[in-house]
Amino acid sequence: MPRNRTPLCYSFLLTLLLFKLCIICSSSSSPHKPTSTPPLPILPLPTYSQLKWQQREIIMFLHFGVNTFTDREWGTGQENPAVFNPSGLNTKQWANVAADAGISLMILTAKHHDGFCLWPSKYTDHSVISSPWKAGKGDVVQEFVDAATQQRIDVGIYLSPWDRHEPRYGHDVAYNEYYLAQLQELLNKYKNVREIWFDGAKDPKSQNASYYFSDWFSMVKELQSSINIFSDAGPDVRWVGDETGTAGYTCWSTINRTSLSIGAPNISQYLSTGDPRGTDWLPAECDVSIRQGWFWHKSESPKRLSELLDIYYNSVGRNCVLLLNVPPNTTGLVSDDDAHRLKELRSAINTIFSKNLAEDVYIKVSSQRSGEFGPEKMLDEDHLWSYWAPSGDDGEEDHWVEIWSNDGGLRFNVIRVQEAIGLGQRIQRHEIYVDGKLMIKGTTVGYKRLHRLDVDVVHARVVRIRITKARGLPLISSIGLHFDPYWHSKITVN
Ligand code: FUL
Repeated sequence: MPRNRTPLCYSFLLTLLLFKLCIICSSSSSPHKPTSTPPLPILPLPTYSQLKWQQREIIMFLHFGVNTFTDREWGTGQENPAVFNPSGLNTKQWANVAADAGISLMILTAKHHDGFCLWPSKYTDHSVISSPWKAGKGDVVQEFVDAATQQRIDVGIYLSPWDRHEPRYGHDVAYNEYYLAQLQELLNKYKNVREIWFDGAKDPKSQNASYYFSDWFSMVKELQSSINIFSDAGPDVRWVGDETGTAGYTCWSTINRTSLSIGAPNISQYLSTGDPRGTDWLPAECDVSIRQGWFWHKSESPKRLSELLDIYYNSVGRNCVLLLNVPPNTTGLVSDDDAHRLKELRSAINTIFSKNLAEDVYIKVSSQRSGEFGPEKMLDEDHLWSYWAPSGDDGEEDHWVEIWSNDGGLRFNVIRVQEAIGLGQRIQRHEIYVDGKLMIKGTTVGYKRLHRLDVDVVHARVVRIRITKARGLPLISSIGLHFDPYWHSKITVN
């Protein structure tokens, strides 16, 4: 048997050599010969800070405050500050947990709906000042920032607009002044905040209360211009429309901000899918807790690894960033079982994605723009600015990439496709064929699209990714075939 295969093998190796030579020839240009220019972008485009945010993939949320000690999700605002007394608060442990999970940004609830401040605000005494913790001399936000900085992790802050303690709440000007004062206090005191988190939650009895979002946002940018502002409607990061960690199957980073208002009902669907005709770059963030609640409760336990992986595929794998909440407990530490689960998640992601089976294979493309835009660009480490571009010659509409195995053995169950979003999000529809059989009818791609196949494992010779509809020429920055050993499909193959 092996002898029969020899000539075929030789001819294949020859083709492979020629192909590699072609790549080398086309990409090596003389130092004096200018190379071809990149294609024009398709607007809207992300900002520098939005691109940095997108590449983080997973952000850690920390809900911590009086609720941690009263076993509630929403405090009443009437809590006695004496309840806030973590016996062994150690923000270094939080940062270590994040670092072990490969997380580069942590967001802390500086104030939740109960109004209790984790920093010694000069505008209220409903804060750590009035608590027994460190005899009222402590500052959780400062310790959080210091620990993160030591671990080279960036920080973010959540300052709840809804404040159930503050008597000025509901009195428009007075309350907005109070809120803005606290915002300035935080952003003047703690530098290099990378994300600030606003939700639209309001007291059901004060639905007419106004939040002066425009004033707040302008002030935020004035004080820290590279910050990303999160809210239902951005301006930099939008809510995905649910709290389950699930983005729409179609998910555009573009949307029309004028169609959105913070806290409005009935916008969830629009937030979840975005809008191909959107004039604003406003990518979605998927917030979900590792446990059932946002705050730590003794009776709750972390989600299973398989649930967290589902969440990863449905958020990061659908062009979003996952904001995963890991709440510190009454001691002031991330619980061992949460830390362990988070580490398991990181190690599972590494196991699945560190090996790309599309690497040592033969890649064919429908066409290639002249210059440095060959298929090899889809296999390097740069997932933003190095990409394959089709030629765009007149009438050329069918754009595809084929991944051929050398020896009849591609063994995978996950397909990864990434777009060069620095030049705009373009792909509207794509299809994936495995050995000629249509396996996936996909829609958007964006920064990262992961397709986990409905079978445990596929053995194939060729995988074809066909772009069937795009806003302009598709620009693909990375492709991958991976094997996920944690996935057990409900479908059995004979
Ligand atoms: C919501 C809040 O009501 C929840 O308590 C939690 O903080 C979640 C992340 O945002 O608006």
